[in-house]
Amino acid sequence: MAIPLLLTGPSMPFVRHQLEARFQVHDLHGADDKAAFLEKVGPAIRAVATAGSAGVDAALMGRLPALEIVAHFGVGYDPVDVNHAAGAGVVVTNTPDVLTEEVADTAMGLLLMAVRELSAAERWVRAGRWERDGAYRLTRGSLKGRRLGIFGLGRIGLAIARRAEAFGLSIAYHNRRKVADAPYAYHDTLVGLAAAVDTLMVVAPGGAATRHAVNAAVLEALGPEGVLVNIGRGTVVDEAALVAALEAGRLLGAGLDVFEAEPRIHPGLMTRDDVVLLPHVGSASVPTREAMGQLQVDNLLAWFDGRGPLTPVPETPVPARFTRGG
Ligand code: NAP
Ligand code: 8YV
Repeated sequence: MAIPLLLTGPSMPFVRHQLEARFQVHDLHGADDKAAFLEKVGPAIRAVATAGSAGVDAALMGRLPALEIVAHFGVGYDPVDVNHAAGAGVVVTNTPDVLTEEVADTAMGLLLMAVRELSAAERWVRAGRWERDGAYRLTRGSLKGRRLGIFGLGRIGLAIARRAEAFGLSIAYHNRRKVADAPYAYHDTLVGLAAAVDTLMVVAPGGAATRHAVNAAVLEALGPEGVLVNIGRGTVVDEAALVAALEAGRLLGAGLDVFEAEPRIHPGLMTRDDVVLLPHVGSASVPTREAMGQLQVDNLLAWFDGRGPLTPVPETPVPARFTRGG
């Protein structure tokens, strides 16, 4: 008997095929009347697989009394209410590690684009202005000699730090806890980190704890030669404060892959040449997205094969029989 599974959005075809081989897949996103749909299929659902930007909140979990596991597509699991899942005995998995290097590469690209205004320079060429008006202006910013501060020295933050070392940047960071063995300067406050550097790379998770952590005071501390790169989550940066700082010349520029209300972009960012805007493409290559999808499927298969979750998030309980010595 196939296990009833709820899919929250359109997934990659190869993920869907694997799910259909083992599960009875119910498409939440395809239902016109979601309440009626959940009324009908909700009681039997034992697994949720997320896809797209849709998450799993407490209200949805409340409609799924037989739920055992939420397999999230993505390493950042802020769209899933993990505290509610923990209270309900539901395991949540995510897709760490398989995207780390891809996202770190994107972060370095975004940093270079922002410091050297590469998007604006390309627009100059495409608009025919090189031929008509001459060379693009010299950029005030240079990567040379920059002091990089990493907000979130975890898996991706460390991969960015390794790359930044090769670029000759000095590196410091802020986390809640100091990372053992990391050879970089630790700052126990974000504003302290911002004051010590001129380039701030945000790679911290979203959620209530980090909401608007990069605020006016942090941007002020970063200073007028400061460049902000956000590859973590849009909610971490107070976008209104960012626009105000850019407009007042209190910041040199920014490179953003993630936004507070994506795909809607703050209008104050849209027209600025000192800002690079990417549509949340940090992990968006075919090989990396396939590796993420496979890990999502493998978590579900492992769970229902009785092998336990492969990559559970720390907040949700893993039954003792799956833990060391359990
Ligand atoms: P990770 O290994 O868990 O690293 C997260 C780091 O952030 C940890 O070092 C953690 O250290 C720090 N942190 C967490 N909460 C904090 C807080 N409240 N204050 C200060 N530091 C905090 O995760 P990862 O695999 O590197 O991924 C990081 C994030 O990148 C994801 O959560 C996701 O939002 C984002 N991401 C974006 C893309 C994209 O396409 N743009 C792709 C993948 C991931 P402490 O626990 O010591 O504080
Ligand atoms: C994905 C991400 O774009 O893994 C994450 O946290 O932000 C990205 O890799 C996203 O999860 C897919 O919707």
